[in-house]
Amino acid sequence: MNKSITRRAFVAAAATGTAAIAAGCSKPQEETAAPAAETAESQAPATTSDATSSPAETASAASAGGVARPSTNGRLTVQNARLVDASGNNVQLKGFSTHGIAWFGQYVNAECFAELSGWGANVARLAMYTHENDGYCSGGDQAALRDLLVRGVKYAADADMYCIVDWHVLQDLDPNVYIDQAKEFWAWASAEFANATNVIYEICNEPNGSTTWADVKSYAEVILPIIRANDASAVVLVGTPNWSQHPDQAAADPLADEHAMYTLHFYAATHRDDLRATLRSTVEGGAPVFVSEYGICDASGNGGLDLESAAAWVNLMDELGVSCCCWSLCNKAESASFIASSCEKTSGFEDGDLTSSGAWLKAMLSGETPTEVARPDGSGTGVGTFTLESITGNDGLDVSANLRQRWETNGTPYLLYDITVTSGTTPSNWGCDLVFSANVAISESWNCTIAADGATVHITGVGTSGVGLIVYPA
Ligand code: IDC
Repeated sequence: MNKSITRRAFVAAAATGTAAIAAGCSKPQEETAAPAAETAESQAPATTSDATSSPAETASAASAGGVARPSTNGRLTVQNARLVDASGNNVQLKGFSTHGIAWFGQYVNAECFAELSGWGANVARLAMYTHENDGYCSGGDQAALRDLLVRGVKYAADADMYCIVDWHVLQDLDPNVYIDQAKEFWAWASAEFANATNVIYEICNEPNGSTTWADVKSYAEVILPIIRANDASAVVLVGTPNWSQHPDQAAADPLADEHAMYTLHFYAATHRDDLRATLRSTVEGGAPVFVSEYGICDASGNGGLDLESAAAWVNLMDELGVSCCCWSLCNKAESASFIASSCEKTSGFEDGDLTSSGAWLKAMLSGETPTEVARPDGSGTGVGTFTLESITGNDGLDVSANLRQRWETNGTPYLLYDITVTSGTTPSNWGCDLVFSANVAISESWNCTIAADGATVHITGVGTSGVGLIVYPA
């Protein structure tokens, strides 16, 4: 079995694809953006703190020290708006988030955590929904959930990873909805974990709906003193409005707590330059920001992966020294999941057990920023072998097909191509034939008429720009 994780042969094609996007091709993936619908509002950059280390210094300190681990770096705190270790060195954490632990708790086990630590993860996030999916405040088994959190923090410690205990507000919209349960929970958690070297608290995942920063701040001002009574210096992550897309609003009206950080969450196929600009301006403005959740698909947790956008995010977070956790460690049949839905293992994953998101994370944690990821063993329906073999333009017309994205949903590989005319006068019967390595079906197409015939796709153009298609094996 071929165990290589990524193949990089399509870097040039991806770069060409960027040019095609700039020329105005439509982007069908962006239309599926729930729950974190993009808001266009722009916010003033934050100017709140007297940070003394530049982002460049942060990044070099993080890489100079290698991957920070609890056994060598000790407890983390915040100094000058930076995440620092027990000696005051800047650190950057990179790791993963579980899915809801009430739903996919089987992955919270010692072997699995050790394995992901071996990939290079130095932080695990335990996502405990408050409202949905057997949530802690909506009928979930509270004693069992607390027990799983205790075990999860220990499994992370045993695997030498930091561990985030995440109060996963989502469909409850406003953390104040369950503030009484939150007070009780955080009193328990901060007492339970006060002596844990590796623990970080996240007190509200994603405020959304009409929840404002003022609402979140007043919630945090209730919860923080409860935590501080037991644990004076642990890092506390605080969610921000609009699904944690507004650390800038928090930075403009900061909490008094010196070890609080504000979260920014992104999904690479939905959130691009605007949100990256928010991250940059907020961090460069001197505010403490932590990306406690991100995905490389769209904000629904599904849809196509955007590896170019993901690479831009990783480069930016590395430059700024910002820590991050990828969603999510589970085998649910959605693109964000790391484990293929056909795989029932809860540890001991072979590369062929991983989805494209899982393979990407593994490669990213090893220091690569993949521009193409495939299940490398060609298992399932053949993501490793389903390729475009040739393209022939009508009447000698030179056309090219640039692979913009490649992903897998429910075990089926999808390829998205942009078709462009590369030379020649456009004839009135513009069109081309694409021949694939297997019989093909069409998922979507735009600006052209299209028909599949065995392994061949016939395209009849109605335009010569913005032409594209998404195909999968029939
Ligand atoms: C999604 C899960 C999905 C689940 C849904 C609702 O991937 O299986 O059905 O939540 O519980 C977030 C949230 C995170 C979302 C994720 C993808 O923090 O809970 O998980 N997402 O939609 N914010 C932006 C995206």
